[in-house]
Amino acid sequence: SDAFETDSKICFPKKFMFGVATAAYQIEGAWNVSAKGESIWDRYTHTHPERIFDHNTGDVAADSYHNFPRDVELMKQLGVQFYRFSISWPRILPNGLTNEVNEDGIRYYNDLLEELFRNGIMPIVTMYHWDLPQSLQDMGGWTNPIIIDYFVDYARILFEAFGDKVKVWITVNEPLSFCEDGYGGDDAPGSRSSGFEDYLCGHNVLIAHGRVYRMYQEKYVKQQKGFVGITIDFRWIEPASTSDDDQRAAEVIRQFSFGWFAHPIFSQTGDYPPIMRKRIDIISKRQHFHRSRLPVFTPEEVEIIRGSADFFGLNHYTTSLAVYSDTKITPQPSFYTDMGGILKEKPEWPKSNSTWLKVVPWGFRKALNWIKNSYNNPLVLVTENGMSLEPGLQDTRRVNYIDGYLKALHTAIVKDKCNVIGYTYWSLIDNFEWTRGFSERFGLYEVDYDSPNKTRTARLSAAYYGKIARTKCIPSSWYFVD
Ligand code: PNW
Repeated sequence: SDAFETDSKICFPKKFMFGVATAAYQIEGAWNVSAKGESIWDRYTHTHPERIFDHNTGDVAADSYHNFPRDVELMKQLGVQFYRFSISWPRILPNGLTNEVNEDGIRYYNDLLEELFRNGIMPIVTMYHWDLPQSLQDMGGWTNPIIIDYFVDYARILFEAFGDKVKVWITVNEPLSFCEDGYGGDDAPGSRSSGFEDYLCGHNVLIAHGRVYRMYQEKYVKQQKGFVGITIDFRWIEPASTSDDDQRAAEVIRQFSFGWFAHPIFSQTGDYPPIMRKRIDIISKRQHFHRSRLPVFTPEEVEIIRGSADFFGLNHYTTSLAVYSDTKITPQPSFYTDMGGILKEKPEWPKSNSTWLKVVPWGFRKALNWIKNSYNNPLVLVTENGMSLEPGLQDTRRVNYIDGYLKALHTAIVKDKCNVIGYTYWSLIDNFEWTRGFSERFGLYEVDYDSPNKTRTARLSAAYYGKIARTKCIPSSWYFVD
């Protein structure tokens, strides 16, 4: 193998790629420029400022819409091989539908793609990173099955407009996050219903993803020669104890939080994880529902979804402990009761600036091995990994996070033979962190939100990550990075 390890250096294979990621709503701003339509995050931050930690919005964010050449310049400085960004659906299709295409939106992403090519950076494009056109949400959004056709229509526009330039596509980012937190929790559109609308959302997302994959295979791949995948988030779930109950709870939680989306696409059999099907069916019955709250795929749908990805996009940040809980079944549906376990953490795990994110590098290796063993060692692209801190340029704790997680990744690749082809740091720059506003900073570059042009300044981690991206080796002693 071309991977090697010396006492001084830990190196990744020569072909291994390093990149950085962002998402449209989190960095672009220009929320109402030209004909752009309103997204659910525009509506949510405008009508519910109290639900955003610092009452901010993404109206301007890092203003990347007006400043993308500057962002590309930062990537050039880092020396990364690719840039993962997302396209704003309502910037392309203001009302979500194809009868009206916003030419300014097409122009914007074409300009960005051109700028990337001029600088030798490969684009990896996410079609949907949570900013649904509000007009579609008014019809029920991801809970209305008509969204499947509309998403396919949107994807067709993207393949037609950008397919000559974009060779790696990600249909959706983290369906668990936007279905569970959006339709069952506090993300936009907000205040929906856990254990019900979240499952409708997930069901339609899976079919929509499968249909887009099949369309690309039928109509575009011959000419465009690209790859289509999906990004799924997986926090490692470690049993809290060696008891059988905790061991079993951990596996059930993995299946509910990750298998929900991974099993239908990447398992041999397809469809939902059997344990999820079984538990939700039984609990729905006890709650006197006539049918299971988890919708049922037709055999045709199972086949459309099964195997519908050229690669596995993995977002991984952290680890939790699973504790078995014999929760009483209440009449009120809940994803968490369906799952029947509780998540904890070890007090000694180092903290970040996000409550949900603890620094546990060994969990990364375990997550990668679980994927390898469960889904026949698929091609994995790590599409996000990163750490939040307070503002500040001397981010040695972020450097340690990257160092620890990359070492775990390296072991997974070299020792365990996990089939991982690239790594993406989240994020290039500080950005609008959803309901946490600007309070949680993930950037390699700090954004000064008070400055009129949203000045970017390199943190210590930028120098460190740039060194890795350029050499594909983890410096043995990062104290001496320039
Ligand atoms: C990601 N977890 O969401 C999103 O894709 C990004 O848009 C976001 O900025 C980033 O994380 C940082 O928050 C996640 O619980 C949500 O493990 C939850 C988890 C991981 C990622």
